[in-house]
Amino acid sequence: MRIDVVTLFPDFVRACAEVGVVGRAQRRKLLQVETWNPRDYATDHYRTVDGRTCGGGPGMVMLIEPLRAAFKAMRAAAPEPAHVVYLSPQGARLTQDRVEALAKRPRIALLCGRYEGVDARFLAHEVDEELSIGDYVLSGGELGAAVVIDAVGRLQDGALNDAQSAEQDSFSTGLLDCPHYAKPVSDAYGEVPPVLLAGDHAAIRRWRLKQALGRTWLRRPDLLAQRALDAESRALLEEFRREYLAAGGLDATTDRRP
Ligand code: 9WO
Repeated sequence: MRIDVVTLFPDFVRACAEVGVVGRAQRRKLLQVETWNPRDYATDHYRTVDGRTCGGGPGMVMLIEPLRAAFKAMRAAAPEPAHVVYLSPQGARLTQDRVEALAKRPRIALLCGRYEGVDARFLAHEVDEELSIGDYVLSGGELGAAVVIDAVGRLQDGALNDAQSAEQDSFSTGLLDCPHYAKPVSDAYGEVPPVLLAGDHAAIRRWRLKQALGRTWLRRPDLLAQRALDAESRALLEEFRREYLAAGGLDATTDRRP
């Protein structure tokens, strides 16, 4: 797929998209990330991209004109229509379901605001969807765009190897991930749970599912409430709860009382 990013900081967004799994997806031509700087489309001597907010008060707003010219060039650079996303704290929350929907599109465009944001008339005419990566204010939309590129880029067919397969993702099951261990089996910080060393793959699968259910119950009960559990999962969660309460309620990561 193709992702176009309209931003005053193209170097930052490109650098974010060049690392790790997503950088490799670009090198494998599974993902194409292009950037467009509205400043390159400003026509005045100072290459102005911002103006005073109408109605007064502090702060500046991104001007329509340079954005319109940047969008015109962006849209013309490839034949597919672009689904345009604006990153802002006013947007709908980005979830794995929304990431998966974006990842299926042939082309999306990410608009990054700076200053107090983008002129509302430009948003009304050019933006299809407004998304937020969380309830906090940043100094611009670029980090949000980098999050979308990462989450969407890694889902492109062939971007992940078998071990990283998206089916193994925490949110693909609607549950949090189970704990992971590597060697040494015995360390000053503790032991690897014996079930993971005994080679009984059915028992390992049950243990991991039980841990995932238990952690979700402890840390994100809201996620469990959204999901109907089958008989096996209900039994495993019941087992987890019983053991947890018998142990006096210890946190899975710290072994301390939460
Ligand atoms: C800045 C500001 C300064 C003085 C008075 C009011 C103000 N509002 C803002 C503001 O909200 N600026 C935003 C900065 C405008 C849109 C781009 N910016 C942004 C995006 N900040 N945080 C995000 C963001 C994007 C996605 N998910 C979470 C936050």
